[in-house]
Amino acid sequence: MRDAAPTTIFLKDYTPFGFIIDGVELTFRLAPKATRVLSRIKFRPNPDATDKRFFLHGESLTLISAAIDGKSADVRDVDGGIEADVPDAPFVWEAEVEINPQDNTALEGLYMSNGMYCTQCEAEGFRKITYYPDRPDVMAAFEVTIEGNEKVLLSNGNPLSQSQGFAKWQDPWPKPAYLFALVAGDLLNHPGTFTTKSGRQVDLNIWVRPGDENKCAFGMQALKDSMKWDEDVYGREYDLDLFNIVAVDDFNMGAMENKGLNVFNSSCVLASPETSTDGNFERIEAIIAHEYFHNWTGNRITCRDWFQLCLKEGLTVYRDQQFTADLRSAPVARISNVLALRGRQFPEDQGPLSHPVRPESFQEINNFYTATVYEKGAEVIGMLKTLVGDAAYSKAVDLYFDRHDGDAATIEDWLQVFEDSTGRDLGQFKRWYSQSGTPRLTVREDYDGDTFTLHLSQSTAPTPGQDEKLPQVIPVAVGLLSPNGDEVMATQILELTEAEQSFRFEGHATRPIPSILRDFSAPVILEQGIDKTRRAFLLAHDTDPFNRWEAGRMLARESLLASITTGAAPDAAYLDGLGAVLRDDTLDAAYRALMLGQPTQSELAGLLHEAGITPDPEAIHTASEDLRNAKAAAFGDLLPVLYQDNQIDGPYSPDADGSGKRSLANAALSLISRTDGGALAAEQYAKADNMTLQLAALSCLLDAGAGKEQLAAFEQQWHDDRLVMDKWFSLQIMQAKPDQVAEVTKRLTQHPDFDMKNPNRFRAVMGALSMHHAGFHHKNGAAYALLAEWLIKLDPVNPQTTARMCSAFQTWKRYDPARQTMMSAELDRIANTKDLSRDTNEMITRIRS
Ligand code: 0A1
Ligand code: ZN
Repeated sequence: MRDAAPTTIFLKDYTPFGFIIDGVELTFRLAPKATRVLSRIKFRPNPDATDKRFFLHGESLTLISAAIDGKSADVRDVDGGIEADVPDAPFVWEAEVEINPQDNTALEGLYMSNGMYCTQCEAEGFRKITYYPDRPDVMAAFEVTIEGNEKVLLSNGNPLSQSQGFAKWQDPWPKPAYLFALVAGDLLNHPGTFTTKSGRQVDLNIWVRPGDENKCAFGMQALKDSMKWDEDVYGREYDLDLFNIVAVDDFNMGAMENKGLNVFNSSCVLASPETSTDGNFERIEAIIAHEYFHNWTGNRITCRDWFQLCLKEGLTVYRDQQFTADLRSAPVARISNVLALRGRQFPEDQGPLSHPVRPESFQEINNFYTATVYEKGAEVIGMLKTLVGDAAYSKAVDLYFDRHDGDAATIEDWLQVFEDSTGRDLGQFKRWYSQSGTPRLTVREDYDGDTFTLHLSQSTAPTPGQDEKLPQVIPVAVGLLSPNGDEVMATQILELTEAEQSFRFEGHATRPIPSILRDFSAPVILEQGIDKTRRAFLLAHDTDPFNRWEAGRMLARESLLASITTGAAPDAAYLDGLGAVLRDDTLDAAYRALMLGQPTQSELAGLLHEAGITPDPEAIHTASEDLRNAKAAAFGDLLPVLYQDNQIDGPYSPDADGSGKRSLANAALSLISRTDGGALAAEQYAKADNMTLQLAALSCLLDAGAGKEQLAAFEQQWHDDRLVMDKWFSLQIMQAKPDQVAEVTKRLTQHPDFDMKNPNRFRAVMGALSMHHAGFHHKNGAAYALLAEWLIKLDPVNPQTTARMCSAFQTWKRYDPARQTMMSAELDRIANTKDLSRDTNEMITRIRS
């Protein structure tokens, strides 16, 4: 067996597998360094396939024996697996392989984490477990036997029999191999039950290592809420008698939707008020929902091939966003989603890693679990819903479930149900899946005393491999306001389909003020060419909460850009408008906390670059700090009131109301700490009884140049809790002064608890380094070198996490020649590393291009 060479795979080359599987039986004899996997698979020729080659994927497997219909088989090693000659009739394949979970630090396939066995098979990890057609369009029912000394032995589906050291599982639903899972360990369960709308009793469990059992209650409630929501909103019921979730400490991603046995990064499921922040609770709720929703959008209907990844991910992200909006505040959820989109997806789509929501080629599919596939993929679903309307959306999705249940489907299938159920031609809309880049939407206004006209135009800059862009269908939500702030036209959806188009609104005796792209109705860059007065008006009056927030954001952005480029002082009009919003008690606290925020430094760097100005990280940092200080000064009287008014008596609850109040109080605290030297933060730290308050206080203290004592106390208090210690590692880097970031990071890598094999810990440290804009881009280049050094160290251990973190360098071409030279040298150093993984090699090659 040889490893697959780095070849490029193309969507256009798809062909079906030559065989159909009628059943899979697997037996695992667990041993840390020598697990045996026995497989018995019933194959028959696929009449629809032209390629009849019997090829099974396999990687890092030791073949013990192979047989076809009971006779020893002659297998040939080929790139990425094996081939054999097989009869032109149904046959049984049997194989025994040996694998080494203990040494599997890539965390793909079967591996060990803290003494427990677990699996991660998406996208192509099953081939590290046994020889198999490891592709999502090959679906089969699995029966799994596990022999091992662990107390708990789990796999997908329902348990058939269980005794000491033995368990047998059966999953009746045909599934692709990427949804296979096995877990074995001395685990404890937090149980629950859910009765589905048709009366099925489902046993629920969250399995954890002893010591974590008091951190499961919130996740269990989130699971029940998700099950109920999917029934109420999408009519989707759960389809097994059992649903298991397992928390593992070493995991490359957030979580995984394996059928009936979701595996979670412990950071995405374990929660308690003392150890988790409000942000953690909210994220956990969303991820539990996300993985649960995959049961229908991903598992019952899966993807034909990995190019269709957005079919399950875009839709499932969209569904989890709807869930959060329903359970919490819809405007707050929308603003948070847009912040994430602009923070992660826009830079991706505007740099060398830009790719369509449905990519057309890849070398390593793990590199395409991106913000574009996930978040932009979700935006595309949202636009589709906006265009067809809520009722038509529901009808089309019902048809999708009816028509494709049990299928491995494509984006074409998805769009077809919308075409069939609405009669709409979605040919042009499909460009959202094939064209990369962020469209720019430009607006011009006209008024003649009666008719108000909006002239809209769109264009998208060239992206790698796509020089020419065609116009896309852009739903532009627009409302009109009168000069006194009343809404004179409720939100309407304009459909921009041409490069340029005008929309007329008649019968307006006074010139209306438009509110454009309400609720961020499309993932585009809006260029409105409006002045500060107009923005301030919208900040005060817009009836669309998203656009009201956006008006404030734009004022902040313009103020910052002016400070950076001309040295101007922070904009007084912005501070005035913001003050009025902050004083408005009718607005909920979480929304006001978002209003207090300002564009990130890396967002500002991106904007400057777009405007043809080379960003200077130091100047950006200074302007951002100055604006914060200006807020602290301008709101000197208001901030203590906001802080006081948002203190909560009584027990902690992570709900929208409580977390909103804490976020506003903490936002106020962070500004107050700029003028009181951290006195109030020290008080909050001393009495904090939950992590949200404790961590925010510590953060403010460090920001104020204080907090040494508390930092040590925090470590003392939490040294046994890996997830809390991740926060301790990150925070010190996040709050370091730009010229100290590399040094602090380096010191933390020497801490005895820094363990690069644990992705959470590696990300806590190196992720914080790369996200500290002014520190990462400090002119001495130390942070670039440090990150590269650690990526080179991690690559042979865990290629997937290494490759993902290379994206820290994706914006290298934005900066001045000196920084470009330094980053380019680090990229070269990584590229020239001997035996670099396919994952990292592909990322570095794309980033350098
Ligand atoms: N499908 C999971 C995410 C996931 C993807 C890949 C993984 O390993 C390479 C692990 C998890 C989700 O969307 O939640
Ligand atoms: Zn997903």
